[in-house]
Amino acid sequence: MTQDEAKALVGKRAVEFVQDGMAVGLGTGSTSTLFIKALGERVKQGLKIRCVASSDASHNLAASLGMDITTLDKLPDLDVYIDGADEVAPGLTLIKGGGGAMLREKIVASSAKKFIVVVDQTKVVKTLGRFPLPVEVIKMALPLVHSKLAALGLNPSQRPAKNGDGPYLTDEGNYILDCACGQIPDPAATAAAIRGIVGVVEHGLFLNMASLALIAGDGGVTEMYP
Ligand code: ABF
Repeated sequence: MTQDEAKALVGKRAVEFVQDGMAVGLGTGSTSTLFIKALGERVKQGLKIRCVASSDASHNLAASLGMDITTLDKLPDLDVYIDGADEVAPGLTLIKGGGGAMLREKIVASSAKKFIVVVDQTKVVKTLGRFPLPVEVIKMALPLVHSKLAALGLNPSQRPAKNGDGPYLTDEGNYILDCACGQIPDPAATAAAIRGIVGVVEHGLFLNMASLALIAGDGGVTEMYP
């Protein structure tokens, strides 16, 4: 099975966790896109749900599929949030934010009773840190935060725009520093250290948030719990 086939499979499986009448948080990224498209098919067949998305891209996709999509201020209590991840480790500790949307993703995940992660098996690791850890930063604080992250040994570098023209800007208009820090043996301690730096808006460590991961691979879809 290719990685794209695995993403499509897990996106379809996640739809089974959505029931009539639910308020649903829609994630961001290529796996979430496949989930949203599969969910859109169910909506066309009569599934009645209301949705909120964690990025402008996912919001616009859902709207284009004719889904009932609103914003979190109008629909603040979600039954379930379904989103991808860049890494999943035991305990369902996650790195997210490779797509640059982790601030809104963390807010929408925090608004949901249940957060289901959808990944292919290449995302599963024993210890987080192979994937660079993203940190979202207020523009004026960039040099300050960069030097403090470097002092913590986290090896930050500023994310460039996707087209290479200038720096990457998040949906909220902030910069991202990607930390190629290697293995993160104590994610809670790393999260606390980053959180303590003034000018940091959010980071990509999602701890104690996910309740289930659906993982697609050659053997089909398996479930992982915290
Ligand atoms: C979002 O999309 C992000 O948190 C994560 O960075 C990314 C995963 O991307 P993909 O599904 O495209 O591999 O879930």
